[in-house]
Amino acid sequence: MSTKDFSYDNTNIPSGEDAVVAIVVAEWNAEITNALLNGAVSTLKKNKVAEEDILIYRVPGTFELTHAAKQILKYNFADAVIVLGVVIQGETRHFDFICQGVTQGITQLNIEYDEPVIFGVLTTNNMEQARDRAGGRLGNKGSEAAIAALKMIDFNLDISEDE
Ligand code: RBF
Repeated sequence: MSTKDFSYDNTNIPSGEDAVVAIVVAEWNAEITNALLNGAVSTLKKNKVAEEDILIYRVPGTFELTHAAKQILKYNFADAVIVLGVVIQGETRHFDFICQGVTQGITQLNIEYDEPVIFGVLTTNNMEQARDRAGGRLGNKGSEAAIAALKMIDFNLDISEDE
């Protein structure tokens, strides 16, 4: 994957050595969420997160991501949590409810807990747009979520060193 496949600056990714990253994946639209998961895992490994420090959990749908992330944060064993899901507008009248629920839920967790929860939920008009963002034409948002996790873990390290 070239640098232009990423929306973030990926020339300066902090090392993931010693980091523990939990990933929660929704089973809905599994073709897409598995592609996001593969992107996230390979990017974490490429940036030195050890395989045994990448903890993967599956939940039924995007709506369950908030609860799973909250449980992980409560037991305090991960430096960051990545949530991965796909909600496709054309396929669900629940689109707005699910999107709003998970966005607010994850935002709330980011306010309440010290470890970041990284938002890797695709909200697209159709399947093609989802595929484009899950390893297709527009890169892989799972990989970008992994980079965001590494950057936020590094941010927290910087902050705690300043104390
Ligand atoms: N979960 C998703 O991750 N993506 C979806 O597009 C999606 N569409 C749904 C549509 C309906 C009508 C319902 C009832 C659920 C949908 N879900 C979807 C599942 C949802 O995230 C959750 O797993 C269930 O609502 C159970 O809490």
